[in-house]
Amino acid sequence: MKIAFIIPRNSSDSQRSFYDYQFGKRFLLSSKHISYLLAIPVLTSLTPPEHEIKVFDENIEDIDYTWNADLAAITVRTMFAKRAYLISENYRTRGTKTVIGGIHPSMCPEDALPHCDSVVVGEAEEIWHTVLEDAENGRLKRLYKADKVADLKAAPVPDRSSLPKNRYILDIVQTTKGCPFHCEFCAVHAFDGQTIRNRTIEQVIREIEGINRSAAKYKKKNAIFFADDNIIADKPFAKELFSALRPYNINWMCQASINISRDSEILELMKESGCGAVFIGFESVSGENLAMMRKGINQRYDYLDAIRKIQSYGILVHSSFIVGYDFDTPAAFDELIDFIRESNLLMPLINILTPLPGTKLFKRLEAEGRILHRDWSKYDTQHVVFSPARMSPEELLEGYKRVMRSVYSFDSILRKLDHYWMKDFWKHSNECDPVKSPYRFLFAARLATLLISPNMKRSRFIMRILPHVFDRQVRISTILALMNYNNFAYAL
Ligand code: B12
Repeated sequence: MKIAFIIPRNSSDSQRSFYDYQFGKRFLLSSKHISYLLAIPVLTSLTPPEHEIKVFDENIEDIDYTWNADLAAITVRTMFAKRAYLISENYRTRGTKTVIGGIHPSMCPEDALPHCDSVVVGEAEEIWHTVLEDAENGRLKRLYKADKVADLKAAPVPDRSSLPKNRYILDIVQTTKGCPFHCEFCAVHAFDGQTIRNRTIEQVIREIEGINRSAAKYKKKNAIFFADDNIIADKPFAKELFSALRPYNINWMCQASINISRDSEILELMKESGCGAVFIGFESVSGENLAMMRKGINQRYDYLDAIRKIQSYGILVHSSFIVGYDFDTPAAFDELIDFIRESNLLMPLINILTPLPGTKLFKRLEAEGRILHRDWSKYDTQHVVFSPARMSPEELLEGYKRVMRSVYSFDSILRKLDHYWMKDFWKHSNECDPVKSPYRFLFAARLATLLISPNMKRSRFIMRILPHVFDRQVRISTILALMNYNNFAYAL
């Protein structure tokens, strides 16, 4: 068969996604996208070689419908479900059979079924070969359910060879699945289970060696995002993994729970193996909200202490907060702004509470009649899709925008950058990924081209930043990421 594997677009012309990095792309005159979705290299690795395959990532290029596929396999998360359904319908009008899988259709298959020939609930590893056999023999079923969780140790290495080459900034690698917590707003424990499943260290290292080889071909430095929900969920495994990563000279990032701050051995191993940043879900500064979210673990930690401790290892803390939980009043926005200012968190992700299908939160809000609509394209944490308890939807949206604009104003960015430069924070990561002078010069020149613009605040920021661009402790990618956030926040 000819099989098209599809990653639907994150945003539409009328609706921007932060993950498009529009400003950064324009600035660098680059069409690179942040990353692919790992589900696709997993699926292609499970597809027998007799099939002809092509991957279309709409974040990079349009789908070539004229490549007459027999089967289109589409991966779907809630925020681009609407787009995915449209793609599926386009294929079907051309006579191509379509299969939809991923967390969204797994949590609500009945939503996806009218738009495709077949829905796969659960992980592909145990069921994909059956789907392919049935498709080949013209007997696709409407619904497939993986009846057991994937044995990750038996799974092949994800196959990235069909991805559009050299068009991504980050590689995605997953070493474990599952999460022991059961936060109300999160679907991971319902989907991946609460028991932690590991791959073997050998599998992960083989995968990283493969990524390194292809990065060398394009002379690019390797950056890896570990897509584990909590990379320290199985601590002995994590320690072994970090030790094994040491020789590979990669820059990597991950997600972890806040208790990482109390494990000096782990932090040391992370630093030594090239970890530049760890993403932590702080979620809220209100104890009542944390209790309601069932994120009790966060209440046992002093956030400021935890951030200080982790950052003392040269590992930047990326943070995530939710606004609009039931105990949030309009005063919550200022409390959050104050906390972020006090903690100097450099790139906090601010999310409007979003009841994703399959979560306990969705069920509760639905039972309380508080879900406003099911336009999935707005379930992206930048829109209000439910009735908040202690404010109106409009107040929540305005409060969110206010937090974003305050946290990412050029004044605030500059103040925080100064804080990190004073500490020479990027000493370690700049040693491992030095930006050479010619590139710094190009960056400065490109910044200078933005000086003549009606955006006076940005011009003032550039004037202040230009003299620093050649300092060793200044990380160029960080400045660009922050300018990207600013651009996004003020376009909201
Ligand atoms: C890595 C990650 C990110 C990275 C994205 C990098 C990337 N390119 O993937 C970052 C940090 C940028 C990110 C951002 C966001 N994320 Co995120 N992220 C994840 C995470 C931790 C891992 C995803 C992953 O790679 N999994 C590994 C792959 C192999 O698993 P998979 O995609 O599920 O695929 C398997 C099955 O689903 C199935 N399958 C998938 N597709 C298909 C297709 C077919 C045809 C078949 C047969 C099977 C199949 O088989 C696969 C193999 O087993 C998940 C949590 C999780 N455990 O999944 C959240 C998750 C996907 N993210 C989520 C959310 C909400 C977001 C954000 C909105 C958060 C925010 N506020 O910014 C943004 C939105 C980004 C966007 N617009 O896409 C939610 C999505 C929920 C939903 N219902 O859609 C998740 C599930 C977390 C959660 N708490 O619920 N995320």
